[in-house]
Amino acid sequence: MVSITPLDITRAFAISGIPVTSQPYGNGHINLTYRVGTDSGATYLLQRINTEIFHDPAALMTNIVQVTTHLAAKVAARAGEVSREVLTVVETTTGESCYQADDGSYWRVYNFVSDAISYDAAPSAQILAESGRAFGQFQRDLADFPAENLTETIADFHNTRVRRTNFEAAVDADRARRAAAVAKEIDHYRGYHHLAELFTGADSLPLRVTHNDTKLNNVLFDRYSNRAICIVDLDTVMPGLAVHDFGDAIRFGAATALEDEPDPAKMTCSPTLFRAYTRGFFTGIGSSLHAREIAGLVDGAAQMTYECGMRFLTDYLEGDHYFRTGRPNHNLDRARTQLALLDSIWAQREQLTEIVMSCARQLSGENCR
Ligand code: ADP
Ligand code: GN1
Ligand code: MG
Repeated sequence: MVSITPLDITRAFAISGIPVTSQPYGNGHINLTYRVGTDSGATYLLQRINTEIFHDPAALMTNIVQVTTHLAAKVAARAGEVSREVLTVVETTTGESCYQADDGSYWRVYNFVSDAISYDAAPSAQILAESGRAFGQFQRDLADFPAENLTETIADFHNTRVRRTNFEAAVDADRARRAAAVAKEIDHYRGYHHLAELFTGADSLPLRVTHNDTKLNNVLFDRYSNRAICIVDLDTVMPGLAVHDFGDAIRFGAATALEDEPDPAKMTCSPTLFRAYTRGFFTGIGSSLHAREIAGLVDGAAQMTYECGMRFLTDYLEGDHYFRTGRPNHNLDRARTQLALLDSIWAQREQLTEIVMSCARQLSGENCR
């Protein structure tokens, strides 16, 4: 059987020219991504949507089309460059936002944002501050988006209690027979199980339209100016909490090591990077955060680190079926770095709270120390 190639798939879309080159692209854990070049010089980003995770690709794409249309209007209103600052969905030749290949797989195409770069680790505090500004602006731009128009693409995505329940079920089932070897890590996560209760009580925080996957590598930077230009990976834009968007960005961006660093001793939360992100985030989001949200930002970072780390360990216990892995124990390494990071955030929470409060006093972000 001849298998269908990325070039064949791209021909199903209303692109300029004939696709001639394709290479795997980026470091995402979920979708399969290719950069595709055509004989006209135009470049596209082709993705196979992971339908093990996103069960309704058409609804997912409807979300993305609506969100990008909304963002494009905001960018145009401030005389920005819409084609570089917002993802552009390329339709199929029959006018659909995704394409189902003969083997049942679902694909989509975006315009490739050229001269842009994304980072798996913050090369400087300034870059991280820029990503904070961009994610803050993203939330501000979506503040008037009708949340009821969005389909929930993954149920209970940041429902940390459900994540805790799933983790305990994976420990009990021990499908991959790995639980005994990671008893120490399991207990370590259990020591933080109280974090699943945060933001669940009567004082729950306002629901906003949030990104929900605010990793630094989901921001594109202009290669020359290092300005954050475009937020990508819009699969999980759903109603959510500002503290979760903030917290997940800290988890990834204010870390002193890569998410999958094999030596967890290298992993801590850098107060310098934390301050930079916080400053940028406040600058981008403006004055719209409630005092209760500001007071919850450090807890949001702890909760997202606990949740994501526990998801990595859950996946390890279940035999690595969710996150893409590139080596044995990849998910275990990730689960261990998140534990080290969580210990570091938890030990520094007073200092980090002071940083948040000092930035909050200067909502514009200027003179934030
Ligand atoms: P995943 O869901 O697997 O994380 P992403 O949508 O984040 O996939 O894409 C993977 C990577 O591809 C991103 O981290 C980013 O570096 C890059 N990328 C995504 N969209 C574009 C685009 N339109 N133009 C250029 N690069 C992109
Ligand atoms: C996944 O798709 P990507 O690689 O940007 C995951 C996030 C995790 C992250 C950990 C849909 O993000 O929730 O925080 O990996 N996305 C999904 O790196 O599960
Ligand atoms: Mg991504």
